[in-house]
Amino acid sequence: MSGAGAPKITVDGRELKVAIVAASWHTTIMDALVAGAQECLAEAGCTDVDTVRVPGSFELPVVAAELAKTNDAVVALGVVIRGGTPHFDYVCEAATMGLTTVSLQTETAIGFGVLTCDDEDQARDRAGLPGSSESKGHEAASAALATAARLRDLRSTWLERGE
Ligand code: DLZ
Repeated sequence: MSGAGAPKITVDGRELKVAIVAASWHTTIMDALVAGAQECLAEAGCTDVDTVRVPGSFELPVVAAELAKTNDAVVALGVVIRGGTPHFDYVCEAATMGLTTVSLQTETAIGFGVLTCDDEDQARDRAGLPGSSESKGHEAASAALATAARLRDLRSTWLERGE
């Protein structure tokens, strides 16, 4: 999937409570994703931000579900790098399907910042490191904030209309 065409999103995050849940495999890349997400949230004015680490990307959904109970948005970050066994596919599918399920069941904005790459170079190029062409942590945080703001606006419209 190409990163070209990503929208420029500006959101006022001052009233939004946000959590980042981040896996721990591939430390340098993960730390850059977390830094990118934190930078985006700071730029948007978010002051209420928690960062929680989990062991691997497989563990992201269950902790995201817990965080969704008390946050307007959750930014889920991970890096999965293809190896020689089908394990890659299982971890990627579990993270993707799990986070989708969490978002729909909790009706909470979840930013999807899980890199699923063939090798470490692909991941580094998307991690927001010096020389990277993209910052997927920043992008996932921005999408989560925009979605949370949209949900908040829709819900207040329904309330005003008495629906
Ligand atoms: C086991 C495993 C492997 C092989 N690779 C990765 C990876 O590239 N990225 C990642 O986030 N997690 C990996 N894991 C760990 C699983 O996500 C999970 O933590 C373990 O299977 C234990 O449940």
